Amino acid sequence: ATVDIPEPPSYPIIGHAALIDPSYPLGSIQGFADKYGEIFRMRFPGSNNVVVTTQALVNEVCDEKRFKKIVAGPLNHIRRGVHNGLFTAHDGEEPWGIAHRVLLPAFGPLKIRNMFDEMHDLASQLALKWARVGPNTHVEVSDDFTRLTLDTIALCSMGYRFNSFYSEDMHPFVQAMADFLTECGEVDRRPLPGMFYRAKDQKLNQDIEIMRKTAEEIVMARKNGTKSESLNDLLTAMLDGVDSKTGKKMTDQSIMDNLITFLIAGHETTSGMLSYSFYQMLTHPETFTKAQQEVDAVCGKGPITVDHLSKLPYINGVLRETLRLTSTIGIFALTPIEDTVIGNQYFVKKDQAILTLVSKLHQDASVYGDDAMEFKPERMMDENFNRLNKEFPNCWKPFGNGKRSCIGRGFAWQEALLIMAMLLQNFNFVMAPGYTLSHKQTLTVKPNGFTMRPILRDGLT
Ligand code: MNH
Repeated sequence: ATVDIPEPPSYPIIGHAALIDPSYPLGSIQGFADKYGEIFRMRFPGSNNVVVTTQALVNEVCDEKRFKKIVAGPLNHIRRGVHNGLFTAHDGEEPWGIAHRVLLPAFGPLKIRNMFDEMHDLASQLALKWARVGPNTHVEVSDDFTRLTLDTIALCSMGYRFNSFYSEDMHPFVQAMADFLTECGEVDRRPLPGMFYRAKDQKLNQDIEIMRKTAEEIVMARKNGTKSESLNDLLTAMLDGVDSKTGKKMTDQSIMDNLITFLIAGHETTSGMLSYSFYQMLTHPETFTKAQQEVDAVCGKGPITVDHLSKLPYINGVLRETLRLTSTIGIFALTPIEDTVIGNQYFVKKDQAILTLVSKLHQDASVYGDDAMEFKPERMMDENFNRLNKEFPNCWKPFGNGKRSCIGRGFAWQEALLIMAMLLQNFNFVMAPGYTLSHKQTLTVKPNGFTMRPILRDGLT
């Protein structure tokens, strides 16, 4: 026999929308989880969801034989801008398969290694800026990491320099993208009929225009013979690549969709991970010291090289543990391929959106123990990490699931290790006194208003 899936009390039409804090929806959803437990329903005017929160249930829905990705919620609205790009394609759409097979090798370890010099160039710009502004300046951590990760993905994906560290204002593309993503996050919770949102929709379309125009200019310039500064960029792979399965090439439309997708998927996620890592290390000074000692022992005072990055097991643990406690994408969505029962008792219909609440999964005490809420990088170092994942499959899912998991994981990891190493090698940091953590959400989550003062240790290396 099956039992009803619990549901917070709701209003007609708007469902649970009034219970959601628009500046941090994830926090409100976590609040439901605290109250309703392993599974509950959550309804908005534009969507109807089942939310699962434990390792046992997440593990069950990660079975790709029974469940597949569903493009629901914000992702569905992001489709207006990037159609069936990798991130927003529905299961089974042909351009996803072509792009996936063409791009998988381009995101492979060897190719990512070849992007090290570009990553190093931009990381140095951040280190230089922080050295220049000096120890009396409170740097806006997330803003500067966002400049860096955006410039990095743009340079590595299409040989384009946004030069975010050399301008006060963000590039128009960047503002358009940020506004677009924020609005996409809100559409489902709009309480009134669509006609009341003409101005917002118009702005959304303008922002899409700006992004697509930038992408189009870059693709066209390249097709007309402009050489890329970065020979190994992803645009080259997309223009030249032939899909081994169909023999087809990616269309110009698909190339633009994916260029914009990389910028969307590839900067805030990494920037948030770095920001939270520094927040965690500064609030747990013993972890900062260990991380810095590791860098000093491995890299010394010379330039950081790509070979150093595989010798930083503790910092690896810091990044994984940070993503455990503060995943920058808090939810991914799946759906049953056929009507099914999960947890031996909850009936779920085919096509019903199931949201895996990664942030709660990562606090499951049956996996992580009584100290699940504490920041302990050691538990995420290779040996422990591998044991945990073996005993509790799918207990750590910041990069999503299966064939639809993050294609940029290796890219993000190399970039983050390099930035961590370079900053720890050159600086100590002091957090603003009295800062208490709060979160800011667009498509992804970041610490809100987190600042620190960079103090150069010696000269800049
Ligand atoms: Mn990324 C998919 C998290 C960095 C490009 N990424 C996903 C998903 C998660 C995710 C979760 C699955 C979403 C879903 O199931 O709906 N990504 C991250 C995190 C980081 C990250 C936490 C950094 C930390 N991602 C990056 C970077 C890039 C990138 C960097 C680009 C260079 N991610 C993607 C793409 C997809 C994706 C593209 C879609 C893959 C697919 O479905 O084929």
